[in-house]
Amino acid sequence: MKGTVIKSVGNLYTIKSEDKIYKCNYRGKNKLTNNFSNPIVSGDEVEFILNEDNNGIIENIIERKNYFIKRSLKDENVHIIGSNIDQTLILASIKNPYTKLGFIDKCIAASFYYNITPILVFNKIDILNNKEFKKLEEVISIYKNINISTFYISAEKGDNIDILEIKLKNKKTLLLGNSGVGKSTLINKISKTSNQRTNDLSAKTSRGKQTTTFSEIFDLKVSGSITDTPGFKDFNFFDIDKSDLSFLYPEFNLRNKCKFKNCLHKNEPDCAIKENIGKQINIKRYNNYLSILNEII
Ligand SMILES: Nc1nc2c(ncn2[C@@H]2O[C@H](COP(=O)(O)OP(=O)(O)O)[C@@H](O)[C@H]2O)c(=O)[nH]1
Ligand SMILES: [Mg+2]
Ligand SMILES: [Zn+2]
Repeated sequence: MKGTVIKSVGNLYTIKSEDKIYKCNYRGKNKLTNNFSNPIVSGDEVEFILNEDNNGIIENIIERKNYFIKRSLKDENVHIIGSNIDQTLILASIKNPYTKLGFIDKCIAASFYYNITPILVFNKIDILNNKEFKKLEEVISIYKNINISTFYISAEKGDNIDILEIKLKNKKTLLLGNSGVGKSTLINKISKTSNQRTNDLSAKTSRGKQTTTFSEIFDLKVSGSITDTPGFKDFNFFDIDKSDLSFLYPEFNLRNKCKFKNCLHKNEPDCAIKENIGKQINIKRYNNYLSILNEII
């Protein structure tokens, strides 16, 4: 039988096949992902055989169309957080918590790296005062200028959820965002079935010291699906070269005007990117580019 992995906890995988749910194990080695901490991830298309008790064994993982990998900052562990994705939804907020633009830029660059279109959505607009709302609009304009689909919602109050649903309809979306930005609240609002526990504090306490995190796929009311990624924090790029990074910045398309072909747009003379800071290149985006560049080994 064929199905889609919608959840994985340890070696227990929940698989959806023609609207039925099966619990499966996996015993084999996975040639696709030998180096990763998790061999099978939500989004994987698998072939499995059913036992008499209606549980199953996964026999084969069908080659992934794409996937999103993060490397932990702490222990260098490499973890796939989703596969076979059409787009990422980067959920951010200006307040409670403030999402660093560096984190947003990294999510955008990583999405492009894995050939996935990012959408950027700011949540919790209901708690912003006028000044904070102005700031939000400034931030949004940075991303609109580089043609990233960007808007704002209130997951709690339901503001602009209809606009978001149009973007999500019939697509497989991977939800990215720091803890506390409202991922679970949003999923509760837009998914068919979810009744997720919101507020990560209580979730953490009940799990004790275990930090196991897993991605889980939810069907949307509008059709399509969304993958929640609990515990998604700051991360490192896994497998990128320094010289590739600027290609993940759409506005850095001036790079062929740099004096040096292999310009990293850092200290080199006659760099078209540096010369265009404040014009086509936003200074904050540029500084975040430098930070990411320095993190790449
Ligand atoms: N005021 C306001 N609070 C929100 C909104 N969305 C989520 N929250 C609150 O933010 C906290 C964290 O939300 P949660 O969904 O658990 O975030 P997650 O960690 O990203 O899954 C909870 O107390 C939610 O009630 C919103 O749009 N407005
Ligand atoms: Mg959550
Ligand atoms: Zn340059």
